[in-house]
Amino acid sequence: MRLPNLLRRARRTIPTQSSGVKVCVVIAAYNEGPNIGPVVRGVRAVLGPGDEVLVVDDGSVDDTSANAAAAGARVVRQEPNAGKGRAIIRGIQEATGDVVVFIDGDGQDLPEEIPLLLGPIAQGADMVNGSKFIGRLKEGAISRPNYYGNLFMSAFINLLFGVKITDSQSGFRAWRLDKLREMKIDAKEYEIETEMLIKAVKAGFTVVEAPVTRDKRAFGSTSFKRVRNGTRILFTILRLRLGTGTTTIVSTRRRAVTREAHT
Ligand SMILES: Nc1nc2c(ncn2[C@@H]2O[C@H](COP(=O)(O)OP(=O)(O)OP(=O)(O)O)[C@@H](O)[C@H]2O)c(=O)[nH]1
Ligand SMILES: [Mg+2]
Repeated sequence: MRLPNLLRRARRTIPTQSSGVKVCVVIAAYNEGPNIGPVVRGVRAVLGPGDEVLVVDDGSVDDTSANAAAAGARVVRQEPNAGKGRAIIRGIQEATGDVVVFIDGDGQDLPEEIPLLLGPIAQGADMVNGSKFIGRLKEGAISRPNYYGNLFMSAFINLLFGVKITDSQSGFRAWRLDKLREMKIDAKEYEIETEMLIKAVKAGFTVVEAPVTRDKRAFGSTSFKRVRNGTRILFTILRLRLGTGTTTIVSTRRRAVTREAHT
C-alpha cells in the first residue's frame, strides 16, 4: 500500500505489501463510462503493485469496459445486464488475494479512504463497513428520501438483529475474502449490501464500521429505483429474520456490530 499524506496517521493499522496481504478492489459498473477511469486510477494510486483492481462491467452500452481497462483494471464483462447484486457475486468469484474492497464506480466513494477500511481488517475484523453517517456527507451526496430511507433500513436491521449498524446500505466495504466466500449470497440487485451484512452478522463474523466520506455522483444518474429497490431491501431483511429462502448460515453465533473509532 502507498499512503496519501492525509492518511499517514492511520499507517500503523494498514496492511502493507511487506506484510504479504494482497488486496483486490472490486468495482461493479453499469454505464459508468465517464466515471470509471478516474475511480480506477484513484484506487490504483493507493494500492501496491501486487494488488488488483477488478471491474465487473454488467452489460454496459457505453465505453465502461474500455475505459476501465485503459486505466489499469482487469475487466470481466457480463451480458446482458443483470443487476448490481449479480455483478458483486461475479466479483467475489473472480477476486484473488486475501482482502476484497468494494467501491462504487460512480465517484461517490473516495479511493484515498480505502486504507481506513483496511486498518480494522489488519486488526482482526472480518468485515469493515464504510459509514457515511458517522463520516461525512458532501453536498448533493444523497437525496432526502434516500437519506431517511437509509436511516430507516439501518434502524430496522438493528431492531430485528440486535446490532448497531449506522449505514446498512453502504457499498464501500472491506472483507476478508475467505469469510466472504463462506456465505452463500443470492441477491440480484441493490439488496446485495443488506444480504451480505445480515449474513455476516448471523454467521458471527466480526463486523465493524469506519467513518468515510460520500460525495455526489460525478457524471450520469443512479440506476437505483426507490420503490422497487426499497421494497426488495425490506423483503430481504424480513426474509433473513424469518430464516426463509435459500439463506446459508455457517454459524449462528452473533456479535454486535461495533463502531471503529476515528483515527
Ligand atoms: N455491474 C453492475 N453495476 C451496477 C449495476 N447497477 C448499479 N451498478 C453499480 O453500482 C454502483 C452504485 O450504483 P448507483 O446506481 O450509483 O447506486 P447507489 O450509489 O447505491 O445509489 P445513489 O446514492 O442513488 O447513487 C455504481 O458503480 C454502479 O455502476 C448493474 O446492474 N450492474
Ligand atoms: Mg451512486
